[in-house]
Amino acid sequence: PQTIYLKDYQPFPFRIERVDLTFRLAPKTTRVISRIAFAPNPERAGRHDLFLHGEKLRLIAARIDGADVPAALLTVTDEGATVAAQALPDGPFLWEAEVEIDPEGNTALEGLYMSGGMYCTQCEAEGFRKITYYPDRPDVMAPFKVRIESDMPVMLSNGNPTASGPGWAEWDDPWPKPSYLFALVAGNLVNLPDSFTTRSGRKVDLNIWVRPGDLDRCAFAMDSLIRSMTWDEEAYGREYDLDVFNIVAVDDFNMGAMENKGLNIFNSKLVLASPETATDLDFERIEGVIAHEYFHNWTGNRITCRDWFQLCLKEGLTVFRDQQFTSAMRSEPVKRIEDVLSLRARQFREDMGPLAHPPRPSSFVEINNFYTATVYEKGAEVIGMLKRLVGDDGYARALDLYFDRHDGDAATIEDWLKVFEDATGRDLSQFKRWYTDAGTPRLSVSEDWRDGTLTLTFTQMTPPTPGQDTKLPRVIPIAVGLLNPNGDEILPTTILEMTEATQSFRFADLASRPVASILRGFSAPVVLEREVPASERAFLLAHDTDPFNRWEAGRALAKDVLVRMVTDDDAPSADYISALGRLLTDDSLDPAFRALCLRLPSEDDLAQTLAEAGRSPDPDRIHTARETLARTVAERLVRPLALTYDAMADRGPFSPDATAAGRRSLRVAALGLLNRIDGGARAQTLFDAAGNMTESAAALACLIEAGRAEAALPAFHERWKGNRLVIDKWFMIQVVHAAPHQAAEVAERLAAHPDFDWRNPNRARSLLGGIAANHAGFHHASGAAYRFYADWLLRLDPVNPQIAARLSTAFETWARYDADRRAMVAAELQRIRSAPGLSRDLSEMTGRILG
Ligand code: BAL
Ligand code: ZN
Repeated sequence: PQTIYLKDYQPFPFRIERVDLTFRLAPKTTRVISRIAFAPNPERAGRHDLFLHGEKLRLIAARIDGADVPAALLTVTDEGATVAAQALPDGPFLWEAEVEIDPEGNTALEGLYMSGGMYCTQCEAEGFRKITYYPDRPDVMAPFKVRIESDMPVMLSNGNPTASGPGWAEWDDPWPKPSYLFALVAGNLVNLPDSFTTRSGRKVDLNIWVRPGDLDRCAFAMDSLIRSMTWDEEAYGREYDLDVFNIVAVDDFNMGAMENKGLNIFNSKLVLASPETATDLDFERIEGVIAHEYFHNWTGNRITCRDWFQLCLKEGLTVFRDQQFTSAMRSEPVKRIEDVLSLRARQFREDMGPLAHPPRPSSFVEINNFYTATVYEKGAEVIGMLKRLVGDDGYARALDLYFDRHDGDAATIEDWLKVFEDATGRDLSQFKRWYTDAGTPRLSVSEDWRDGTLTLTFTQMTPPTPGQDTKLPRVIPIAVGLLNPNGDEILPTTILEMTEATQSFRFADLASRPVASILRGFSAPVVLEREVPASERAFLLAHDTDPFNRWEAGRALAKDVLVRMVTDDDAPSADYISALGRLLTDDSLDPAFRALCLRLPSEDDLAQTLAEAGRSPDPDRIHTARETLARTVAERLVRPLALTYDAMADRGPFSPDATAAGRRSLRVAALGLLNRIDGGARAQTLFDAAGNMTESAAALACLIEAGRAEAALPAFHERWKGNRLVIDKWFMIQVVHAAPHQAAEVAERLAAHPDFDWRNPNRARSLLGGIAANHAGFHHASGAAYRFYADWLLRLDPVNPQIAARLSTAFETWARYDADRRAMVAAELQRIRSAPGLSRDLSEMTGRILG
């Protein structure tokens, strides 16, 4: 397959003035008639052939200005159609094409496809070329008119509805957009309607469209949408710009959701929620993703990306904005901790392995493989750092300038940085390395104390990553605070701006040696390497005024303890457990924060830490150590845990808000520990009585871990067999919580279950994502899980290559482990690579993973 390079970018030789599309929908034979008004692009002088992307299309007719394109001047390949320059007039011309496509046969779920009897689309990144011939690239923007003809009762597309009648509907989207934002939905759908009036007085009709029967689970999503629209006006001054905003929930969807202009399409798991069926985490994700897709209307749609290398321009910024929104709706410190947990688990893992790439990559084979934690989450971290460096006012000025200067543009990272330079007068040339360099910097610190002066000396080093052997120093904003020995803050949070490989910062005129709290709020996505005595970590856990670093101190303590248990057979540390006990019973602390403190570092996190220390992680020993620590915590803290478990029970009716969710999260965290010593007794009681999915799912997981889920598992299935989203949980919980030596067997058994509809991405991810998340099960010495997983990647690939490729990242950490495991994974990856007809997606991924 061909590699595409950023350096080869050239504007498209033609502009598009307008697009008219007619769809005659039929499951196997949909006709798409396109009329596209092209004009020469002055940025590309001379005469050019017209190349239009097109894949899996049956071309029926192609005309230029009403005349058939002569066969000799039209070349059609698997990738598209080329009209020779001599068939084109000098000036503007009209291209018309009629093609036939097969939505029902489209199992890859890219382009126009069918899900549960409805027609829907997914065009980002390159799905539109499976709908009709088109310059399917984000820098070609045009207004679209769409006519849909079908017998479906509901027919939707982008923009505003203009006319409809029996069997047809017409839509007009006046905002020029790239083809990846095109959407069409037609089906037997019902809607939850509402409305929103923008602050300049535009009344917007809002609708959430779902299958009949799902309507009672849409209210939270609608409420989230209205709060998102309000927040974007207040925080960024951004108003909505059409008369309607539609959201459709679809069961078969490769992504979480998609920001198509005026017609967002969502994976149903990110729309549908009720207390009985959705966990608090589901509610929080729905709120965040509804916001994310809505925020794309400005950061992504009104200002889009010039090319796919700039993907983090829209994704990093939109993730950053949705993180700000969630912080405003919920708790800022809790959200920051959750985001850092996710960043470390997904992005650091990626950045430290064979798939490491910069937030703005410079080449790719398959762009779908770059919808990564690095592009999204590190992309957001980079914006957080920019904001820290230029301050809140500088950030606000830069964003206003960005919206003013680039509205209607397909922009680049250079454009983005330039608005910050122009708005704040800063030179960001060194800062740009965050976009162009891969790898997580390691930041080490040494302290010197003399004559009332504390000197902190930092050294940064970024290990080599694929294709980038040497790295230059980056700008790192390091947030620091100082505490005196009685816990009072003597230096409030201050940003140190590190630009050199090694750099010292002095704090003078101090009465006594302070304790430094470094990298507060996780002010930069780096690994802080610092030998800190347990007593100092315990001090920060008790006293740090920065909530993030308070949590971080506890996490670092737990990690130190666990690493010593793994490497030196140490006993669990009594000091750590006492510190945890004090925190648990401190009612002044937010329950959600306490819940996060009770959560032990994951086994994958410990494996990464050991690998970084040059040790080959033993998954069984890690699992045993973590289980032993959890059991010991439960034994020593049984009383406060039991009191907390009882005290955090819901009082009154269910609320999905952050306060109630925080209490439930502390309750189930306590349950998870107590379950280690009560033989599942509490879990059984809770399972029998739970009125919400957070507690029900947590209780089921505990029963599995306690080995007494024989009755609960079928009961859960029986109760929820009509609800695909809950049955996804049923699959996932069983593999995630299976004992390591049984995990592959459980997965095999579930894969044979009649409900294992593996063509549905959510179902496939439940089982395969579930086993990959069971660290000791996935890496079991037998290799059974590796084999199982590779078998399924091979089966999925011809049906849905995007999902197969995404799931293949489970193998990205293979180089960490011992020679036997490495050999087994390498053999599985080679087996996949040698499969005939392997997709470009999975071929690129397995090639990169093998290195
Ligand atoms: N643009 C793809 C889905 C999302 O990031 O919103
Ligand atoms: Zn996005």
